[in-house]
Amino acid sequence: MPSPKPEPLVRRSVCPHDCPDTCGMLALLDPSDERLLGVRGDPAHPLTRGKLCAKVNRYHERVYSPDRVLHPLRRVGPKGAGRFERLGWDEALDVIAARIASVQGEFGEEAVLPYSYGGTMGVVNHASMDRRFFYKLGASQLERTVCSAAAGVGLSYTLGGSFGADPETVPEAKLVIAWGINVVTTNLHQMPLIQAARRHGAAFVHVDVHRNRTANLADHFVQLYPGTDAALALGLMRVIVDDGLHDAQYIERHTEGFASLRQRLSEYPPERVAEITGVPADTIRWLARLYATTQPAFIRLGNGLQHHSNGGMAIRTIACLPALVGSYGQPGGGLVKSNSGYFALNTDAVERPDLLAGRRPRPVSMNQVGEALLRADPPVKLLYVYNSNPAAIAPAQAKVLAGLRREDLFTVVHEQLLTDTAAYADIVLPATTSLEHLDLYKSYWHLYLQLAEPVLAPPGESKPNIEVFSLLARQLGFPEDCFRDRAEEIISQALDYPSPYLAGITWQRLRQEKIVRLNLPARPHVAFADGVFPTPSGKVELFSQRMQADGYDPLPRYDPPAEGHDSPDVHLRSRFPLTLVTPPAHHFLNSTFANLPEPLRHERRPTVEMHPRDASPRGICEGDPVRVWNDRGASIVFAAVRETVLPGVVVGTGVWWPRHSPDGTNLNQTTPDRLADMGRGATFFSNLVEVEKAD
Ligand SMILES: Nc1nc2c(c(=O)[nH]1)N[C@H]1C(S)=C(S)[C@@H](COP(=O)(O)OP(=O)(O)OC[C@H]3O[C@@H](n4cnc5c(=O)[nH]c(N)nc54)[C@H](O)[C@@H]3O)O[C@H]1N2
Ligand SMILES: Nc1nc2c(c(=O)[nH]1)N[C@H]1C(S)=C(S)[C@@H](COP(=O)(O)OP(=O)(O)OC[C@H]3O[C@@H](n4cnc5c(=O)[nH]c(N)nc54)[C@H](O)[C@@H]3O)O[C@H]1N2
Ligand SMILES: [Mo]
Repeated sequence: MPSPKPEPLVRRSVCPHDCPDTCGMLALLDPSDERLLGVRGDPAHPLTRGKLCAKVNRYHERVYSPDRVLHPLRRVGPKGAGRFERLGWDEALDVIAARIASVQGEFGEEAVLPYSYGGTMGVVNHASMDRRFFYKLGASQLERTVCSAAAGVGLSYTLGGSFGADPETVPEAKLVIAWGINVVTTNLHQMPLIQAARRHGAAFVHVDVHRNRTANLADHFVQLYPGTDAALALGLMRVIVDDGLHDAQYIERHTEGFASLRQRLSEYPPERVAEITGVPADTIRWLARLYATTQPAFIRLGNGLQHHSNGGMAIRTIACLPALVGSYGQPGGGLVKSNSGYFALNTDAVERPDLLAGRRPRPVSMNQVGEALLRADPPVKLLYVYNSNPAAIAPAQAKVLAGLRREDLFTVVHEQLLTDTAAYADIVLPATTSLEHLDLYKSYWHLYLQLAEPVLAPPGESKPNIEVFSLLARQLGFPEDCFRDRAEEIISQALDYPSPYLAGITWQRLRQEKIVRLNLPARPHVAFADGVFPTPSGKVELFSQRMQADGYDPLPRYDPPAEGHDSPDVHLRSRFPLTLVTPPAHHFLNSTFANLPEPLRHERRPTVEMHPRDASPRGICEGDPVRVWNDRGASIVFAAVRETVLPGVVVGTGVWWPRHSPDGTNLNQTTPDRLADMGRGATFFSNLVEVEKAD
């Protein structure tokens, strides 16, 4: 008789990925060798409640992936070929430090460019020692604006910061609107809260360009053309005010500039808005009346709609809507885009910008990294990539890859996996995963801080980001003590800040409790319950003097996206008549997980969904290989002909690893590196293309 399997060891951890949910996670280890058997959701987490997503559920396959980098590597083949030989850590650090010093001597510090984003959201390994290191060096300053920069600025003009509804209030909503967010895929744990509201009779409306998993669950799906959300919001406001459904008392007390907004609304009658957005005028009237008369109504605002050239203004405009009906400050009302403002950690202590000592190195937008690699002056001679996969995720991919191929560029990639970016590296360094290092996690959705201590031994010779930058600082002779700080010290520094939300939260408490709610007066927390907003006027700024001072229209408005169905460039539209939107895939997280067999099996192959009315004149049938192209680049994917998209719109989900695609590219070949109206944000979805049958 086989002996019964011994019970696995259970250790607490946190999902480190760039996703609003920031789940509590349990690691199950084999008691004999402490290998990871699998992961489960941590039932102790009040919001994620023991459930993980389809991607993270099989985390052991990622930790033990054959693509895992286990040792430092040096390139031996051409750039991009991915041929490497092993070398020791000491030698790798020597080579990198020597190269930094020689580049610094010959071209100046700004010839060094760090490139990082959301590989891990842990405070320590996301941004601490790395920032100290590059500040001290005086390297070019990367603008980390690929995700939600435009939204951040737009929200801040209107509400004063990234503050919104506590998700724990959502069950009290009588109406839920998911706007430009694919909740089922990108904020899974929001769904049970929405379902709780629905059990009490709330209707669920989804506003999107794509009939996705969330649309399929919604009571009403409102489909619009990409980049036209500001017009829709203005149309809704117009109907609300015309019908006298606005909350005059709330507006009087808690908003700034209603009279001017009202004038502006005269430009947005439902018929005109219908033309712009593709949403029928009757639907606009219906939704406006439903929203105004069904309070509290909760708006979950997503990232998708701000990845446009007009994205900041779109977010700013939608954020005015709840104010018109007095929805802010009600449990179950208001809106959330991001709650990151509540996590006011001591970033100066963690990142130490004082190490710049008065220098102001040039900024480089991560959205234009290809341009920087090809044309910056002084040139970029050393690129140091960690927490990111620019060969896959960055826009204008043809330029990015041409830059990475430059023979005179020295590229270091610190990675968990041998990504497409790593294949271009001169030196690859092995990185630990969150299960193998200590870190502290905020969320940009729920209001809990979480601590994750290492639960696995680092495989091979992998090291966390903090340690590698510490070692490089030693190698370069940086004298400051802060380069010797350990992760627990950095966590204590982060918590040492006079924010009321952090009161009583200490390293000791986090170690003991692991999941700690921010210090808010009540649970759930009702945002703006006192009617005070952190704007200059203390009110919701329908009219914003700050915007005026910064050169913007101070009122909400709609400008057509630079590339879209009604963009002003008629010539471009005639050459490239289709708008391509490339939102996240259900089984990938940006490009993470997109190398693993199970996610790849589910996602099958890179596709574009296109309407039969666009497919048939092009002779394209379901399953055909198609070339998606514009002047920036081209990528071959497979056609999925269906009515999930409006005519004139094509959707390709996921950031595929270029090497898994038929022609070694992905759809970021076509995406623009134009910057958004606010925050120098990314504009992935303001993208005109043509699609043709490929062989
Ligand atoms: N499974 C999974 N989860 C993820 C991610 C992932 O890759 N996979 N990525 C994580 C990250 S980094 C982020 S930033 C978030 C992003 O997650 P979300 O906030 O959901 O944003 P997106 O998925 O970019 O876009 C959401 C929806 O907006 C739609 N959309 C595009 N353009 C427009 C528009 O102009 N108007 C409107 N109304 N809708 C539009 C898209 O079709 C998509 O269905 O998700 C995080 N969670
Ligand atoms: N076409 C298109 N492109 C997009 C988007 C889109 O919707 N459409 N979304 C954009 C958005 S919103 C975002 S946020 C970006 C995301 O872009 P990235 O932040 O680059 O996200 P990932 O593709 O997940 O790559 C993260 C990498 O970091 C590595 N990593 C994880 N943890 C660590 C660590 O502790 N140390 C080190 N050294 N490495 C680590 C992972 O293995 C992974 O390869 O992509 C953007 N690109
Ligand atoms: Mo993102």
